Order: sequence, then structure tokens, then C-alpha cells
Amino acid sequence: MRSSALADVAGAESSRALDDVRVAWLGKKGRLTAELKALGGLPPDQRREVGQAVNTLKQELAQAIEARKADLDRAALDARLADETLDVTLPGRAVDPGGPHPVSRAMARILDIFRGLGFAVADGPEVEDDYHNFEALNFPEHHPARAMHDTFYLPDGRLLRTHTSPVQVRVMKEQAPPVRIVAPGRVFRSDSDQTHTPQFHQVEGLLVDEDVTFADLKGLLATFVNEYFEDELEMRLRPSYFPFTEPSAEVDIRWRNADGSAGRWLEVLGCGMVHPNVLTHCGVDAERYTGYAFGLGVERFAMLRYRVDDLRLFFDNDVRFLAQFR
Ligand code: 2NL
Repeated sequence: MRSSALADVAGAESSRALDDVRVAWLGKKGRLTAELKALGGLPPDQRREVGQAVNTLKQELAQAIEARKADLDRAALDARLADETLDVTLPGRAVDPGGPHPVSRAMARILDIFRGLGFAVADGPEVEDDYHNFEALNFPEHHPARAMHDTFYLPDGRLLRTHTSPVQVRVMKEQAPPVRIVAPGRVFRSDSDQTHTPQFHQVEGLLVDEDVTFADLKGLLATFVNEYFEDELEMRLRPSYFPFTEPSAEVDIRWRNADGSAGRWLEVLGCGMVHPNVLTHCGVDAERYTGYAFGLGVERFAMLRYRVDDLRLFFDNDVRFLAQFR
């Protein structure tokens, strides 16, 4: 029995097989257990000797099983270690970090500058109604200026805002002057070609107080463009038309050639004195208060600062382009 049991242990090639051997010999219905149970049937003078022999074998077998189990575990661990070798000297896999989108970077720069000049940042809904997007801004119904904004309409008559001016309408209605805010955000116009995308970003600014003048507006915008482009740029205002401002102007800056010499005039902003009809619509006393307002396209400011010559690059999200703005 001893050699047969020890042979079984030595022959177990896995811890599961070894456990089967343990059960077969030492389990409740195992062969050695049966021997012990059968002791009572032996003649009394043999019981002691056979009992001792079976118990000794039991212990020896238990030890052999322990030792075999340790061998099998060690072999299994060795096999796993050999199988899962890691070469810690291999170079790591580089993670390609993203970066802020150039339009986001331009937006952050613009807002930082206006915050520094005392403007609070306001926002509002992208889905608007005709009143906040047009009516309150002195676009009467059927006014031809509405056609300048190729508006996206929702089936229920609401629309996607064509500018962020409705944010400023809402602020004026809620807050008495002085008002000094910028309204950044996404705007929508059904317009798509080399220089226009149906969705783009705007920052508009509004200041309403007593004795606000066109000269204040011009000074603010000169400070802003010089800070944004980190330069002392020539700036000029040209008369223009917006329904919500009177007088209105477009702002040009003199771009610099690569050698620093004066280049072309570029249009970068629209602005004007808030039309009294707009103030009145928004509950502001137009006899007491005046205001100025301005609006700019963020994509245009991003293209100029980062020297991007194709608007579509901003919307392709090609990582080779975006990685250049880390
Ligand atoms: C442009 C021109 C402009 C405004 C926006 C404005 C807002 C209110 C009242 C009056 Cl609530 N005006 N905004 C004024 C002049 C120009 O934007 O070319 N934007 C890209």
C-alpha cells in the first residue's frame, strides 16, 4: 500500500490530480481510512501493530502530498514567470497629448483681455426666439437686414441664434445700468464657403452707462487689438451699418508683413453706439443712458494670431494640425 500510495503522489502532474490522490487515500471514503475502520475486525493482538502502521503511513502520505504540492506550485509559478516575461528595458509607448483647440485658445485670450478691462462674461441659450435675436435688436419684421443673417429656423418658429446679442438683451432686461459685459459663444448662419461655416464663434461686448461716448469705444478697441496681437497696430474705423447701432463702424487694423513693414488693412471688428430703440426695448432709459457695443468673429482672430490660412482646418480635427497648438 505504501509504495502504491507514494507512486500515486509522485505521478500527480497537477494540483487537481494531487487532490484526487489525497481524497482517494486519505478522504472519508479513502483507502487508508477504510483500513482504520477495518481495525475492529482484526484479532486483538494485531490491532495495535496494524493501527500504528496505518497511522504512520497516513502521516507519511500527508507529508508527501504537502511536498508534492509545493513542487507543483513552484513549477506553476516558474512556468508563469517564464511565460509572462517583461522586458523592462523596452522604450515606453508614447502617449500623444492633445492640446486646447486654437479657437478655444483665441477665445480664452480674448476673454482674459476683456476681464482685465473690467468686463464680466455672460452667456445664454443657443436656441432663441425671434424677439431676442431680432425684434429687440431693432430688426423690424420684414426688415431687409434680416436677410443678411441666413437664419436656421426650428419647426416651432424658434431659431438658432445668429449672433450673441440676445445674451446682452437678456442681461439689460435683468440688470440696471451700468452694464459692462462680453458675451462669448457659438452662433449659426446658413452660410458655407471658403470663408464661412454654418457654425462659428463670436464675442460681443456691451457697455451701458451715463456719458458713454464713441471715443470710449475707440479707445477700448485699440487697447484690445494691441493686447491681443501683442503689438502697436495702426487702427482705423470705417462707417458701416447695423440695425442695432447708430452710428456704426467697421474696425480695420494694419497687418504687418513678415519683415515688420506695414501691410494690408484687415477688417477685424464691427461696432457702434447702441441704437436708442434697442435700449428702450430692453427697459433702459435712452434719455439718461448711452452705450457702445461691438462684435468679433473668434475664428478670424484665431486665423490671424496662429497664421492659419484655411478656415476648414479648425473643423477637420486632424491631430497633425491640432498637435501644433499644444
Ligand atoms: C460684427 C458686428 C456687432 C453689436 C455687434 C450689439 C449688441 C447689442 C446692442 C447693440 Cl445688445 N449692438 N452688438 C454691435 C455692433 C457690431 O457685431 O461684425 N460681428 C462679427
